[in-house]
Amino acid sequence: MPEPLTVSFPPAFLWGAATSAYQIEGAVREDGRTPSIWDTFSHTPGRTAGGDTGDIAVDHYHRYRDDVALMAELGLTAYRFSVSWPRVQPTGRGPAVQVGLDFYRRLVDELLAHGIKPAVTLYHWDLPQELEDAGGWPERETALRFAEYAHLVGEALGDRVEQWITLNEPWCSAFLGYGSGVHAPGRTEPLAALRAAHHLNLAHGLGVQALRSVLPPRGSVAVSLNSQVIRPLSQHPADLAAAVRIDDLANGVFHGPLLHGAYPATLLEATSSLTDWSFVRDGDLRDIRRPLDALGLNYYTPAVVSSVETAPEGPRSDTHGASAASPWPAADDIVFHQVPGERTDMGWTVDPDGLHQLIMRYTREAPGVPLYVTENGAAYEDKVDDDGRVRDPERVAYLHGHLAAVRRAIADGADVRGYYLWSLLDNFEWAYGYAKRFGAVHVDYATLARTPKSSALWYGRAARSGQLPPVDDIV
Ligand code: GBH
Repeated sequence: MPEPLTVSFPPAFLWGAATSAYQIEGAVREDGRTPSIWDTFSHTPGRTAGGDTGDIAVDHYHRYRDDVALMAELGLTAYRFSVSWPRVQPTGRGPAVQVGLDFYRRLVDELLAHGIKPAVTLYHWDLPQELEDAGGWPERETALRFAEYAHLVGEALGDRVEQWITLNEPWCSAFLGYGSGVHAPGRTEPLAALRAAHHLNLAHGLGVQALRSVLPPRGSVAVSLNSQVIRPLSQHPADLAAAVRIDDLANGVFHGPLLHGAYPATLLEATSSLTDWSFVRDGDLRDIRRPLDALGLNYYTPAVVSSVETAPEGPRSDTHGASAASPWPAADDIVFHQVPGERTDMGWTVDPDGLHQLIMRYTREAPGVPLYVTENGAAYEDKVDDDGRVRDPERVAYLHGHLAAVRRAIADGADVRGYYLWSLLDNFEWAYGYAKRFGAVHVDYATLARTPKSSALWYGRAARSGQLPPVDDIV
């Protein structure tokens, strides 16, 4: 048994929850909103479990006041949400739609009135369909469009929002959207995935500049990466090399240009059969490497890899999802293994040490840059008890373990300023539809009624006290 953790978190530590527009808002045809790639994708037969779509989702667009009141009641001090691009700039070009922006202004005002600090993500995967029709992220033009969109949202909300995040998990946009195709737009083209990664990086860099040109000096600009913790199966040189290659494709492809001003040489070499990277133009790397005010880390589970040659028999982890295509370009000779240990309803192993490791890595790689855990959480099947309560001791244990890992990292010198639980509410879990529940708050999909699970109440107590209640202290 680990020691009970009675040490307090820093007083200014943010205790947040996170969501994203397409996963919760619904109201997809209201107030001038046009389809995003996720509307198109989810309405294409066979793309999502059960044919689920975000048409209604959890109807947050109409229920945001109640949702904010609930957060306040629980005791949360921060909320990370995303702006739906096709709601505020339907074609991905031209002037903003005022009613679209007004929704987010009202949401932010409601948060501020309840003492909850908003963090705005500009892009959480819902590209306006028109921009995909023009080529999407593999095309440079999309990055330029993003900068314009960032400018317009920054102008509208910059007076009341301090914390900004350009992109959420560009790895997923590039490699699941254009590589394995399990995410929108569902393309399976390894070269397009690499081009998309670069143009997402460029979008971030140009977006940072656009935001800084309109935000007041206190505005803070960050990016949220799903930086993956990659472990070699053994110390065999072939496995160590496999881990480096996947680390380049998962992490280096983003933090190389973002933090160090270049793509890793090992990445360029490993992908040379697909491209000479000539889509990286002069000046791009300078545009991408913009000083960050903070870095957002999203963490769920680590990965264990080996070379196919050294791989022993044993459970493999399914990194392709429903797709036959791999999200990892030029890596067919690498095998992903199931990480031993307890697993969540997604099949992802619970491994809080991975979060500690990740935070310490970025403490070294981005010295002086404040860190936020912008997503962490777990899906578990829910059961509503006879007394109407939803008891989720597994999620409490998951949160306790990972928050303890964050606290440990702070003790080890990491500058972690906040934690956003994924997710506030059960919601549309992308290709898995509504079957997977990440919420700390239960949603009854028949009535859309919200019921805080034990984990939400536990987390609220942690937020109020700045300490972690014992893991078994649940109601
Ligand atoms: C996040 O994605 C999203 O930001 C959020 O919208 C989503 O609801 C939440 O997490 C829960 O899924 O098996 O090869 O894909 C996380 C997506 C899942 C991507 C784990 C990387 C492991 C490698 N990540 N995945 S692979």
